[in-house]
Amino acid sequence: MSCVPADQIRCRVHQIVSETPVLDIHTHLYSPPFGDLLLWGPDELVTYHYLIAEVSRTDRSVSPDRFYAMSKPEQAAHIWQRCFVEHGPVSEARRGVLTALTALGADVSGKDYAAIRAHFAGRTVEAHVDAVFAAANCSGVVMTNDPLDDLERPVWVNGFTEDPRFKPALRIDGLLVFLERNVDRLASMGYAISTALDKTDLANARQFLSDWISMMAPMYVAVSLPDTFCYPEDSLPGKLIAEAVLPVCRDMRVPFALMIGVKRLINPSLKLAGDGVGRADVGSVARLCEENPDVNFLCTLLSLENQHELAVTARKFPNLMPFGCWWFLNDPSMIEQITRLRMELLGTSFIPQHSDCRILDQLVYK
Ligand code: FIX
Ligand code: ZN
Repeated sequence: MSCVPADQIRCRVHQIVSETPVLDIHTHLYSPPFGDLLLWGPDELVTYHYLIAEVSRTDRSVSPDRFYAMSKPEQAAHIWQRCFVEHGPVSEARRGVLTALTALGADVSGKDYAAIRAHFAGRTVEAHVDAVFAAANCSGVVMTNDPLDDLERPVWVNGFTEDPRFKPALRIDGLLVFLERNVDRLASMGYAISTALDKTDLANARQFLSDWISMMAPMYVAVSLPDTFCYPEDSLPGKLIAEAVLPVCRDMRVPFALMIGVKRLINPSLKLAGDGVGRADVGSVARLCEENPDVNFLCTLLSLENQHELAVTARKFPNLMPFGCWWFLNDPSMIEQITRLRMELLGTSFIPQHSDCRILDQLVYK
């Protein structure tokens, strides 16, 4: 049998990858029934928090407080002028905006932001969803659904017409990481869960999780944990994971997604744009997988330094599925490095990427 020349293989692989619709396993997108929670259009695209961080470096005469006091269109005009007109759009976040706008039919060559906005004027969100999914060749996205979000919860409670392209994921940072600020909210929802985490609290936490898993039928339960996360640990997250999350995920056969490594608000003035990165303890992930062979874990780590250890750990635990090049890793140079490393160590038994899109239009480039 004759060998296929390498350049033909490369061409064929590129064609298959380009033509195969993707399921995006982690986004912050919402289907249209969630209303304003779904961010879309040029002003949202240009004021993405990655670009808020970048404009704070590009124009230090405008403080973050002064920036956030602007209206959304004023914020977008400011970022466009500083980061696209006066300075070359060379960062990944800036290039991504131009890629998305171009793929969606806008002319960016003149850098005329008013003309770009005019291109999208009058569009319906439903038409934009269809256009973006088509341009991205995307079969579906997994949302980030938070029952403790006061805007989102009523949509679930009142019911909505599901769009099969938007799949739920139950996000539980509000229970595991921010319980103190959610005790009253949980109580108002009928779940008495105090920070004492006595037996009754833990039983109510299990009830909260099983009720919302039944409500949402999520692809997975997810949490973002700081770089300092350790397991086991006599902490609120440690006890809730051990006594509530793991039992419920096991019983209801729902994967648990660990997203570890964020240093929250290292610059508080930047708000959502103010988070940093820290190296995580991969040993804690290994202990979770070893002690819970009947629970499936998804895991993405924020630090580049953690990637080799995560891939090696995944070789040891078949219930550990590394996924994505998260957040500060979602850049071509690091995506290539991480994906090569994972393929060499894991073959195809990993999930190469997720977009983390916060704005619908980003699906095209992320
Ligand atoms: O915790 C997360 O899901 C993170 O992805 C976000 O909090 C983060 O702000 C983000 O959108 C990064 O891309
Ligand atoms: Zn995310």
